[in-house]
Amino acid sequence: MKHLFKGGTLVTGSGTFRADILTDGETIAAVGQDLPPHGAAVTDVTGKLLFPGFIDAHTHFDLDVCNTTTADDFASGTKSALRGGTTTVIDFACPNKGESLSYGLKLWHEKADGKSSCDYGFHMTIDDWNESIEAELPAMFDAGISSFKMYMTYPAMMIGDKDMYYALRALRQYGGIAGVHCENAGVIDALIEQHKRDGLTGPGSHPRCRPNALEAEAVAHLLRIAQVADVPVIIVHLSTAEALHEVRAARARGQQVYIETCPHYLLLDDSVYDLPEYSAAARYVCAPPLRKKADQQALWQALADGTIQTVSTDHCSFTLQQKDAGRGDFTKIPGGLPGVQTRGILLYSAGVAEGRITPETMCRVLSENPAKLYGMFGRKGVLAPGADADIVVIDPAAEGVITAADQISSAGYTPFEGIKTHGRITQVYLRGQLAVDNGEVLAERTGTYIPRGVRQM
Ligand code: DUC
Ligand code: ZN
Repeated sequence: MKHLFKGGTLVTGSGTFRADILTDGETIAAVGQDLPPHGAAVTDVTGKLLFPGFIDAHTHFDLDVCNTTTADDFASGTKSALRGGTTTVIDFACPNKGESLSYGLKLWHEKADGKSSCDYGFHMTIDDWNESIEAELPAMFDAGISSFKMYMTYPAMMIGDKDMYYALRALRQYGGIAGVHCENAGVIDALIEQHKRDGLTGPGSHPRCRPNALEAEAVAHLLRIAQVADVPVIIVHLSTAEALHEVRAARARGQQVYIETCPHYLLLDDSVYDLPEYSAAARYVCAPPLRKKADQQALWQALADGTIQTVSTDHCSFTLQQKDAGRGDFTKIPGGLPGVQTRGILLYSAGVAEGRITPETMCRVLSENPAKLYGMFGRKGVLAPGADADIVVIDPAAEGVITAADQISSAGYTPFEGIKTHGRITQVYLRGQLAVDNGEVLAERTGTYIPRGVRQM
């Protein structure tokens, strides 16, 4: 089945121009001016912007944390993603300490296969390091896992300097890359002890125990380890101006560093933690925490000038009932925010429509760069012949409002409630199939696993 998209404005990482797209089955057959229909079904997309399907390289679906499980599994999470224009997610397979990587991979396939509505891949979490884990690396690359995650905080997952160094060196051999959660665990623990001793047990203590300096310290610490290991690294969910400064310093001395940030760090600030009602504040608990308006400005500027490569969501959803676990002890609030559905429209609205970034930058940080960084560019991240026909259609003239009622996520709330948006995602095509039409998801559970190669940027 051939399909011709006529008269649209294509957005790429390097330019925006009028062109038609011809798709044939699951892939793009041609992109050009005035393409003849040759028997294809024709859709007039005049006045619309067409982006390559968005890639969310940071989701946590069906994850056990804090004695509970995320509200979204792969069924609700990927349906929500698709609805918001995300045609591929990369979720974090997360074996427990002591379990093998192959067990973690098998478990994540069991969670995702047959349930996912958008395409998906996995990063592999390394929370332990020994000879048998090292011996599993070739099998991971063979299975299409080329990116890994390490934590500098969270006792269940954190990995010390020595193991981090060994793991980074081993990944280097295969051209693999690690994304690292950077926060200084020891000082956070001390601040938590002090706050509890002083009886400061509400959500307002959460950001005060995880100040900007402790993200910047961990970023600097990681980057010096990466310098010695002589490897590129990714700073995931970077949230502060101070951490940007550390990355710029490392780049100035010649290191290759990639940065991811998230919509909640761009659009929300830490004043919400002081809301008087517990659940109004607790719903925003995530790590790193929301920051100051000055950090938001620094992040937007860093997106605009190319300092930041990707915007993903860190979607890790809990219901307000689950967030209740931390009444009387803020450290028991399960950390994480839902956001997989709202990323594209928020970046378009607050970014492009309000003039903070160009459409090309939006395309780079949502589609092109994650595809390149995570080894699937060509198939994903681009509107060009041979690529999967993953297409997001945006009506720039429409307006909308973000509401919980409109979310597919099982979280039951959105941290972006009430934000008015310029533009609307009207259609989403997944491998040539109309998967979302005016807010209605038409194709469920047709997502497929995307094995990935090594990075292409
Ligand atoms: N941060 C969160 O808030 N939740 C999940 C994992 C993470 O790093
Ligand atoms: Zn995360």
